[in-house]
Amino acid sequence: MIKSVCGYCGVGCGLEYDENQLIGDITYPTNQGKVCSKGVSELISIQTHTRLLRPAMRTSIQDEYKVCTWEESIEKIAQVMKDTPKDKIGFYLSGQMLTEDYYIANKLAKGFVGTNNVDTNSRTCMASAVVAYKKAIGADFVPLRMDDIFKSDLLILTGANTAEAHVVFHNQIKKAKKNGLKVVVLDPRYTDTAKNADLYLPIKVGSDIDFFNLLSKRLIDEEYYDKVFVAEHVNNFEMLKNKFKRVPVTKMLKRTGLSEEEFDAFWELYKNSENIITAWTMGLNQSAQGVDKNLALLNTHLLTGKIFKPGNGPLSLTGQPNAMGGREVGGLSTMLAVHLGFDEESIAKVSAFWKTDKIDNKPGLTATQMLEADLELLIICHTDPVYHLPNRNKVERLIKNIPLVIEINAYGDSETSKFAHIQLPAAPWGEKEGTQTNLDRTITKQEKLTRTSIDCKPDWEIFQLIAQALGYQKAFDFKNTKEIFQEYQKMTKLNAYMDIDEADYDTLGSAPFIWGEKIKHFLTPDKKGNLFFVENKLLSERSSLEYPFILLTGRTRDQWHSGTKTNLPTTLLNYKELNFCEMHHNDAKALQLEHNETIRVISKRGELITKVYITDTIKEKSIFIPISNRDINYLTNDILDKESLQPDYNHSAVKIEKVSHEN
Ligand SMILES: Nc1nc2c(c(=O)[nH]1)N[C@H]1C(S)=C(S)[C@@H](COP(=O)(O)OP(=O)(O)OC[C@H]3O[C@@H](n4cnc5c(=O)[nH]c(N)nc54)[C@H](O)[C@@H]3O)O[C@H]1N2
Ligand SMILES: Nc1nc2c(c(=O)[nH]1)N[C@H]1C(S)=C(S)[C@@H](COP(=O)(O)OP(=O)(O)OC[C@H]3O[C@@H](n4cnc5c(=O)[nH]c(N)nc54)[C@H](O)[C@@H]3O)O[C@H]1N2
Ligand code: SF4
Ligand SMILES: [Mo]
Repeated sequence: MIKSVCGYCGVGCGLEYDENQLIGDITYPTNQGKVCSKGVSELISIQTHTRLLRPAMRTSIQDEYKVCTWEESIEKIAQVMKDTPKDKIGFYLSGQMLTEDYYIANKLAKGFVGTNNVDTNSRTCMASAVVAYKKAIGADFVPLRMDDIFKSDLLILTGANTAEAHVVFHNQIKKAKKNGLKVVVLDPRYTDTAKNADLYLPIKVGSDIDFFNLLSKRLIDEEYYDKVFVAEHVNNFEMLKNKFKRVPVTKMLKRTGLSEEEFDAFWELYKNSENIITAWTMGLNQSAQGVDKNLALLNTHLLTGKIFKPGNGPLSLTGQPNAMGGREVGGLSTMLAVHLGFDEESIAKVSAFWKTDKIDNKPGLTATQMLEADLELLIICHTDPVYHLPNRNKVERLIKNIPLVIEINAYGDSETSKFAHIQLPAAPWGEKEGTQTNLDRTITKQEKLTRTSIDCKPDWEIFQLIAQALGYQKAFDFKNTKEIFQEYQKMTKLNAYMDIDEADYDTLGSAPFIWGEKIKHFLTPDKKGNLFFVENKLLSERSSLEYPFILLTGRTRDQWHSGTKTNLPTTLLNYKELNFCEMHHNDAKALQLEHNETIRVISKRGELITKVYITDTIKEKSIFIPISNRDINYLTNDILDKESLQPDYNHSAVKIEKVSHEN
C-alpha cells in the first residue's frame, strides 16, 4: 500500500493506492477517507488515448507536428534561447506544477537566464488575494487551517462554490454544521453551496466591497469592534472611521441588491458569533477590483481581532493543488524566491545562494502581460493559456506572433497545442513524485504509483535538461526530487518566517508538514495589521441595451478546467453536465427560449455556442456558463485589477441569439 495525495484541487486529499485501486486515506486528517469524483479517477485519467507521449516539433503552426528526439528538441530550445535577449524570454508556469518543478524553472529563469518573466496561471486565480494579504497582514500567508471550522461559530462564504470546487472541504463544512457551525453564503447564484447555508444572501455581482464596507461601518458605529486589539495591533483605524462617516450607506446597500432585512439578519448572526471565519475564492479575486474586494473583507477581521485565534480568520481558498507551494518557491514575476522581493538585500542573498550574478532587479512580466510583450520565446508548462486567458480572439492573435512557443504538457489536446512549435511530453500525476502545499500550508508528497511512460519526463527534469544544454550543469545536477526539495529547504532559511527546513522529505508521504504554525502575529515590519479604505468604483464592463446580460463563469463538480484529464466518459462516474448556460426563466421567456435549446452567446469580443438551462437559481439578467465549455474565454473581458493584474472574468456583458435549425 502506498500513500499519496490528490493532484487536483487545493484541499489536497490523502489517497491510498493498493493493487491498482485508489481510495481515500481514512487516516488523513483533511479528508478522513473521503474523495470526490476527480480524486478517485486520477488513475483512469493517466490512461486516456489523449496522452502526449513523444516530443514533437514543427516549423510553423500551419504544419503538422513531427515526432523528434529529446536531444533535438532540447538542443533547438537552448540554441534559440542563447540568441534571444533575456527580456524577450518568458516562462508561463502553473499552480499545478510540483514544488520541485517550480524550483528548477524559477532557478533557471531568474537565476541563470536572467529574466524575471516567470509567472503562472495563479495570476488568473490567486493574485488578488496575494496582494491583499501582503498589504493587510504583511505576507502571502493563510493565517488559519481548514479544520478551524470545527472551532468556529460562523462561516461566511463569499464568491466560493465549495460544493463543486472544494468538494471534500464542503463535506467537512456539513459535518461542522452538525456541531453548531452557522453558514452564510454570498453569491449571485443560488449554488449547491448556498443550498446548504443557514442564510443565503443573493448579492449582486461585483458589490462585495459595498457589503464588507457596510459590515465594517456597522462594527464601528455600534462599537462592536475589538478596541484593545485595534489599539495594540492595527494601523489606520482613525482614518477608516473618518472615511466611513461620509459613505453613502443607502446607495451601497442598493448596489448589493440586498434588502435591509437581509442585511440585518446577517448582522444579528454576525454579532452573536464569537468565532468567525470568512472564506472566499474566485467571486472576489477575479475582479477589476479584486485586491480591494479582498481588503474590504480583511478589514472586518482586523477590526474584530478575529485572526490568529482558533476558529477565526480570513481563509482564502486556493484553487490549484500547489498554487501555494509555487508562491512559496517564488514562481510569480513579482517576487524573486522564497517570498523575497527584488530589493538589493534579497538579490544579494539569493545570488549568493545560487552562486550566480545574473539576477535582474526589476519585476518581470505577469502571465496577463506576457503575450502583449512581443516575446520571442515562450515556454508554457502544465497550463493552457489559450484556453484560460480572457479575450481569447486577442490571445490567439498575439500568441501567433511569438516565433518559438514551447508547450510542456502531459496531454496532447490542449488549446495551446494548436499554437505551439515544440511539444514536450510530461509525466503526469502517478508517474512521478514530488511535493505540494495545499490551501492551508500542508506540505505533502505525491508518490510515483506506476512506471513512467517511456518517452515522458517529470517537469523538473525537462527544465533541468534545458539548463544543462545552456551550460549550467553545475547548478543543475539534481538526481531526484529529494535533492531539489532539500536545496529548496535550505533556501527557505533566507526568509525568517519560513520554517519549511523542518520538514523531512522521506516522511512527508505519511506525515505531512504544516509550515508556519508558530506564526500568530502580523508579518508587517511594525508587526501591525493594516486597515485600508476602499470603495466600489464600478470598473467592470456594464450591460447595455445591446449586450443586456452579465456573464458569470465558474466550475462544475466533475470537470477540471479544460478537461484534458477529466473529460472521461460521462456515464463512468455519473458526471454532471458540462456544457450549458443557466438562465432565469423570465429571461428565457422573454427571449422565447426552451430548455435545452441551442443558443449563441455573443460579447463585443467573440462568441460561443451552448444550450439553455432554465432555472430560478440565477438572478434575472445574469447568465452562468461553466468553464468546462472550452470556448468560454472568447466572451470574457480582459480588464485587469490594476494592482494584482488578475482578470475580471466574472463580469462580461453579453447578448443571446437563438441558433436556427438551418445553421
Ligand atoms: N470541480 C472543480 N473544482 C475545482 C476546479 C475545477 O476546475 N473543477 N478548479 C480549482 C481552481 S483552480 C479554483 S481557482 C477554484 C475556484 O473555486 P470557486 O471560486 O469556488 O469556483 P467558481 O465556480 O469559480 O465559483 C465562484 C463563485 O463566485 C460567484 N461570483 C461571481 N461573481 C461574484 C461576485 O461579484 N461576488 C460574489 N460574492 N460572488 C460572485 C459565482 O457565481 C460562483 O458561484 O476551484 C478549484 N476546484
Ligand atoms: N472564464 C474563466 N476563465 C478562467 C477562470 C474562470 O473562472 N473563468 N479561472 C482561471 C483560473 S482560477 C485558473 S487556475 C485557470 C486554469 O486554467 P489552466 O491551467 O489552463 O487549466 P487546466 O485545464 O487545468 O490546464 C492544465 C494543463 O496541464 C496539463 N497537464 C496535466 N498534467 C500535467 C503534468 O504533470 N505536467 C504538465 N506539464 N502538464 C500537465 C493538462 O493537460 C492541461 O493542459 O483558468 C483561468 N481561466
Ligand atoms: S476535493 Fe480536491 S483534493 Fe479532494 S479528492 Fe476532490 S479534487 Fe482531490
Ligand atoms: Mo484557479
